[in-house]
Amino acid sequence: MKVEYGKGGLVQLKPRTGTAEAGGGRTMKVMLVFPPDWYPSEPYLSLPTLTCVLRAAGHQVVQKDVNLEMYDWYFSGDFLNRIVLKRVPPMLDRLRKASRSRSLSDAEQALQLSLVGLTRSRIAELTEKAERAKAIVRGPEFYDAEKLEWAITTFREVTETISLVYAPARICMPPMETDLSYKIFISSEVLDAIEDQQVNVYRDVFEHILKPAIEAERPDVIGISIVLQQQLFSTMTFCALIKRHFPHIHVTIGGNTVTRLRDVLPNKPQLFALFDSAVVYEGETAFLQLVEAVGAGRTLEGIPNLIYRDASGIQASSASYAEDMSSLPPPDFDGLPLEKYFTPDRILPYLATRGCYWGRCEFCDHGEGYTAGYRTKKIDEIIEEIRLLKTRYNCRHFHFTDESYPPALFRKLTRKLVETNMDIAWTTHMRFEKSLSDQEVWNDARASGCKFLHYGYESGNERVLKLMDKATTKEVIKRSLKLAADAGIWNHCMGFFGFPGETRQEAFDSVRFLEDNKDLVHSIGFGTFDLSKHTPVAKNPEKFGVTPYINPEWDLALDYYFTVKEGLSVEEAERVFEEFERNHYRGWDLKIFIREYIFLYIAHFGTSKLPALQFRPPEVDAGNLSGVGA
Ligand code: B12
Ligand code: SF4
Repeated sequence: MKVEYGKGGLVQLKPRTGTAEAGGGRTMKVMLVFPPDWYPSEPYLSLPTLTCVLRAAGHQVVQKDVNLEMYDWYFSGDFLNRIVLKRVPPMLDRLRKASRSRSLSDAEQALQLSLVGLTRSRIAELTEKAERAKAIVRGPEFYDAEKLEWAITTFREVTETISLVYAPARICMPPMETDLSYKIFISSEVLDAIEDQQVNVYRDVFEHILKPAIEAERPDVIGISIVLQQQLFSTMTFCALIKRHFPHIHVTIGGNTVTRLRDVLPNKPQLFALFDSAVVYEGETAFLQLVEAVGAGRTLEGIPNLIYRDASGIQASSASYAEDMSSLPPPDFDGLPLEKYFTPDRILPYLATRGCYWGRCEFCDHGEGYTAGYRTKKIDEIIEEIRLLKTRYNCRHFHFTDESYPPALFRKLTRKLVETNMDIAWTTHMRFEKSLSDQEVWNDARASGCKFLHYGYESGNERVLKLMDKATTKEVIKRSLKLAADAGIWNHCMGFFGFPGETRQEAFDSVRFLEDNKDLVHSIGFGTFDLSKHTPVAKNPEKFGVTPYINPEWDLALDYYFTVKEGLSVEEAERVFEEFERNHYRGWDLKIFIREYIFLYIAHFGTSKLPALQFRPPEVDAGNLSGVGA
């Protein structure tokens, strides 16, 4: 196995097999928590991945998708009456008192008016709509696009109403844009947000969802998984409140965001006071050793991938450990309430590889979660595990959450799924690959149930693709899109404007290429380039003519503002993006934009030609961008 020594001294450990006692301690009870905010359409893999290893070693695990339970609760009479309605009178009182000593701002007056309208009967009406919306996304009516659109709009209406009683916080789902009005990239603001009873909805989530569960289960260790940085607000709130109510429980955090903040966390004693340890990089072996050390009352010294607090301060382990994929068991979803996710048909994530086989794109930091390079399970193992998950969880829909599905494995997978008559529908993430340009593999893709491909398109200009080291060409992209589209697969293309050095003209080439091929491109996701802290561009800015501005007060920042020597500035890229948002091929504006929902639609209707999903029929296309940028 290839291991990068640069990310910490290497220790290759032999994975331990056997019972908890073999680890030198007692059997432990562990609660694993997936915190908000994340769209609740399918479980995320971190909890089931850790659970299978802990259970195999004989420990008890309680998996709590608090994010899912929170949304189930938001859209219920219990939350709307017990929390939302109750918060209205004290908020109106506060505004009334304030109005006696000063004149209210326009925003306060608007809030007051909206709160006055939040009566018992309005809450009753909202409760009925919210429950109906949940029933739609979880039942057969999901496949009626008008009804599904109504349900999504209702979720937004309900969260807008919830926002009123947590103002100035804005609670928004979907899209997942909840904003507590504190800055996530400043640790002192995160600490302030924890104590703010007005905006911090996660305090109520703790009180009504997590605290009762901890009281009932009485775990020895609680582990919280932070994938997106935004989940720091809920996580740190939970950590603080767990320590307040259950000081004897060892609390650890792990996940992608924790790995990305590994250089900062040891220097943040106030933040670190909220939990006991943090696992960075891959978590299986480190977490098992941590749980067993806590159980045996041993020191945490020597456990790989660990940052922890002891009597003399915060310590960071110098040892790192990379998992051997072939010795990891399949994910264990037992205990997650799979029927509660916001879909009518169960979707399960499955990961066959770790790291990206290509791993060279200059803007990409996907590999940051790993100390080792690309690894994969063997094809027969993959097929066996998919079969096991299909049977055990009665699940036909799979999301292969690999960073970028390797072409050789894609070929083997599609063939084997056909040969074994697996009868599943699946989606994954891909790079445009010349080596997948033959008809045969796409015949297999169709026959194996591949429905939706999520492509890193990035740019339609070959000079920019080269700058990015994307190693593909427009010809390869076009051919791949055509082969997949002809196989009935939905092509989703992700791209961005403003890669350092890209000119305005080149940015519009990206749009023009997609518009020229609009019959093959079913949906798109665009944005602007972010200078993320761990990307090759940020590590080697001179090579790209980039000057990053690192604000020392923004201590948790994971990306930076920057200027460029050549090409579009940050602001110019924003303007191109805004122009693109205003004026593009209308067939890409979808009523139902949630990717798992599109996947289920294609799997259900058996075709990627689904005009019912389009917001406005393309015939009334107001025009396209090709002319604008030229
Ligand atoms: C697959 C994937 C998705 C899938 C997830 C589907 C699903 N439900 O499983 C989809 C396509 C939906 C998705 C969406 C998004 N994603 Co995404 N995604 C990924 C990807 C490629 C793999 C994630 C994965 O499943 N990994 C496998 C699990 C097992 O690994 P893991 O989470 O790292 O967990 C391990 C360790 O971290 C650790 N660990 C984790 N938790 C814990 C907890 C404890 C207690 C311990 C001890 C250890 C531990 O142990 C685990 C096993 O080793 C990652 C990149 C990457 N390589 O991580 C990006 C990534 C996580 N996504 C990212 C982003 C930004 C998003 C979106 C916001 C993009 C967007 N704008 O739409 C959305 C958010 C979606 C939402 N629902 O709200 C970023 C997050 C960056 C950050 N930290 O802020 C990443 C890192 C990619 C990137 N660099 O941009 N994503
Ligand atoms: S952008 Fe995709 S293909 Fe490129 S290195 Fe990252 S994960 Fe791999």
